[in-house]
Amino acid sequence: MELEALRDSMKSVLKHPRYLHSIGVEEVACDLAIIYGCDAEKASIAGILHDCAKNLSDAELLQCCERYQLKVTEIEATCPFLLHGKVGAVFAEKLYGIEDQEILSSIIYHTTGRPNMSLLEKIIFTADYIEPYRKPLPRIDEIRALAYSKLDQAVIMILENTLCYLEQSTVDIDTLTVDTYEYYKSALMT
Ligand code: DGI
Ligand code: FE
Ligand code: FE
Repeated sequence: MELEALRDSMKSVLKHPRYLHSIGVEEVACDLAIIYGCDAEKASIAGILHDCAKNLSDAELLQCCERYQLKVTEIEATCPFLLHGKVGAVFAEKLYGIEDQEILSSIIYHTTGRPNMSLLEKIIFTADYIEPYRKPLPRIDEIRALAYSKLDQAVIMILENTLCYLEQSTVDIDTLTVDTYEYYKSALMT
């Protein structure tokens, strides 16, 4: 599907604020792709689609995993919203005709990140956090500035914020989020 058609689809499946967020991620991801020399169209497609399964309930996400035989980790079973990336990638492929594995994988990992992300994965992970429609987050100005000059450092600060926020809440933390943070933190030191 063309970008315009993907936007129309997202407009019809997502609630309005989530649609605006997706448009914001699309735009920021496109800018970051141009800055860092990544394919701008792939970034735009991944950006507009990254939350395409966000309208599903926990029960529906779990049902989709069963239907498509996706592995559900222990933490995902207790926190099913974490599955919207995995399920979103399946929707991107089956409903929106996306075959590019790089795009699909950037949708899968957009919430937790993963160690040694591809450039496109880092771009979507970061754009998801800094897009302009998101409500104000701690140190967001600094993170935005870094995103456009030192992408890996922006990734680290986003993970720091997320882990700090999760530690203050009662929810479980996915080991992938922690592993990603440790990977980029130690990569910075060497
Ligand atoms: O879907 P979005 O709201 O645009 O953004 P997202 O997919 O990055 O999800 C953001 C939420 O994910 C945020 O509230 C923090 C949460 N999150 C990130 N890593 C983890 C996590 N939640 C849990 N329980 N565990 C994690 O490791
Ligand atoms: Fe998301
Ligand atoms: Fe998002």
